Amino acid sequence: MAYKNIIVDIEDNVCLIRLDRPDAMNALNLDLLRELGKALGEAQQNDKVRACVITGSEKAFAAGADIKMMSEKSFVDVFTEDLFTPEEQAIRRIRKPIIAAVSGYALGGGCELAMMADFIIAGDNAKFGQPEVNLGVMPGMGGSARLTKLVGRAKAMDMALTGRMMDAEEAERAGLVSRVVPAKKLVEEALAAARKIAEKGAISVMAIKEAVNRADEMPLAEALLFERRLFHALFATEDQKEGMTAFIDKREPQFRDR
Ligand code: CO8
Repeated sequence: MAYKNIIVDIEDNVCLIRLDRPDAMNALNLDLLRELGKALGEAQQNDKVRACVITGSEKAFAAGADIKMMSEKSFVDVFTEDLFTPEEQAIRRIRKPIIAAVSGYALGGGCELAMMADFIIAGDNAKFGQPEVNLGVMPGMGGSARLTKLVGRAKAMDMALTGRMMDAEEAERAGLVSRVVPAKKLVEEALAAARKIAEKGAISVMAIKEAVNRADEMPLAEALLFERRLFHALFATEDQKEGMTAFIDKREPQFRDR
């Protein structure tokens, strides 16, 4: 399907989605977010896709929700529309792994979109921020909730209250991003990480994604039990037999997603 605000490429079992609103620093409007949800939904259904990468341009991953689109809205508008909720849910529903590859600005909704991914790889030019306070509002898609889980209360407060930006090095130190790579190699590195995931068995990959995401939302004892039960359940798969036998036989495993 042809999209207007994103570019989708599928190669080597990886779906690469590039946000593409160059005139607006990839600001997130409803059309873009709906296209993104649709493309990810199709990736979820496509057996050839085993991992996804979301990226932007070198200058901007996304500079936030579209301020021009939001500026005239009232409380009644955003509340009754439930602004961005279905779009966020469409992204969070995807069970295949999603990597955000962030170059340049990831601000407001842009930082929040990156945090919806399973992990973030940053170019060394990346800048993260929650500047909504400068607009008389506050983060609304995870920039207080998810950010606090990822970087802790002190940094989340600092970022959301002052609106300052965090560079890639600080973001890695704080635990917001998993690794920092040269900006020129960002997409290449993110695709390499996605291809590495794509080589694994899809069942264990999905189980890991589910366990880590649930761990964020559950008390520790429940999260440990959920993890243990999923671990036990994987012993019902052929991939477990194959993975362990291949190790003992000193050969590469051939996972079949069964
Ligand atoms: N929305 C709309 N347009 C934008 C946005 C945006 N968020 N960001 C940039 N643009 C546009 C500019 O208006 C400009 O367009 P034009 O040429 O037509 O004037 C173009 O992109 C280029 O931008 P700049 O000229 O400003 O480029 P600079 O290099 O000087 O600056 C910055 C780049 C620093 C990224 C700057 O553009 C900026 O500060 N942008 C706004 C960042 C921001 O405040 N983001 C938060 C937005 S609010 C939000 O994300 C809320 C999310 C939660 C929603 C939850 C709902 C339930």
